[in-house]
Amino acid sequence: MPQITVLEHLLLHQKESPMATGRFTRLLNELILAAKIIAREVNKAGLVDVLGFTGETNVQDEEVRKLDEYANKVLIHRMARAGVLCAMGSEENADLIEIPDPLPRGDYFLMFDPLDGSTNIDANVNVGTIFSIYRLPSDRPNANCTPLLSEVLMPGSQQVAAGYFLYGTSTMMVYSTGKGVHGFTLDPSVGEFLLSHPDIRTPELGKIYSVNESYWHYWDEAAKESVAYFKSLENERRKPYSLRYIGSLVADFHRNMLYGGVFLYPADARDPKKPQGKLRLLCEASPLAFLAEQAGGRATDGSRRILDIEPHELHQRVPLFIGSRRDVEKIGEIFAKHGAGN
Ligand code: P6P
Repeated sequence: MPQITVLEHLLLHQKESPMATGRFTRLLNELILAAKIIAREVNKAGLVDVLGFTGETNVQDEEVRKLDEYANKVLIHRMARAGVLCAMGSEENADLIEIPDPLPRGDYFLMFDPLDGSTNIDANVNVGTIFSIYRLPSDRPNANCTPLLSEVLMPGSQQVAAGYFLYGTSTMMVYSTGKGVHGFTLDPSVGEFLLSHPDIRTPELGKIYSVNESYWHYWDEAAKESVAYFKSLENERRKPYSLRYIGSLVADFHRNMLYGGVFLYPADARDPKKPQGKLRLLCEASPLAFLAEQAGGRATDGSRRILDIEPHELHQRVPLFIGSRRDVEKIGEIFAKHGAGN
């Protein structure tokens, strides 16, 4: 495999693309630096005092872990200095994050989950940073000011790029600018992410299903029938899919994208405050749906394409069915039969 860095790949393969501008590569560069800093702390988490909780709860009403807070601070600090963002949104912050004066602003909007799956970090399980990038019109009114929330609440189809960093046996960056999905692995000896998985394609039919089956009694009938399908003998494979569920969305998504499979997080009746389930549209579902489709897969909420959903709030939650095309389409058929989306 040729030793190609992310930026070389971007410039080589998308030189005619508007994404190969100096401003976008600067955004990507800062994101890569932030990920390297986070990876350094994640990889020595057991040795320094970054495990455990800060004692606070975040906007998601979840206990904040020290590494969550660390990753969030690193991303906000670094990305505010990229000089190309009009604002940011983080899973950890209730409101839009402004670019402080006198730092220069730009037209890109970045939404991220700083450390997804962090409940697993104390057990040394893979965690990840998910990012989603939009670009606002340069000729918008008040282009030098922080945008209104309504200006950044765009459907996932408007993303100009999306991806994730996966901190595990190795540190990987997987991203797309709409021209396929490409994976890079951090070579610590040179400190660069080098191309390791060019043009990732998801098998059309999977062999894995990923879901937290303990919520079975809280699901609607369509969700129950969908999960029952994958572990039955009557599915398209004529044998049960393997159940693999790490509890870290990025890790489950990454494995399923490479091997073929479907991840399910249905709406459930456990928490009246979260009737649409736990996952967030803007910082989890939309970026991963962008990647899934670019790799030949699909992503829906059971009846709607994730990338078509118009967000109405920054931390909107959404059911998520994502992965191999024929598996997600089967879930859509089951939901349609139950009248979902009508
Ligand atoms: P549950 C991690 O907290 C996360 O947001 C995702 O990474 C993961 O897929 C999901 O929650 C796990 O949720 O309800 O199965 O514990």
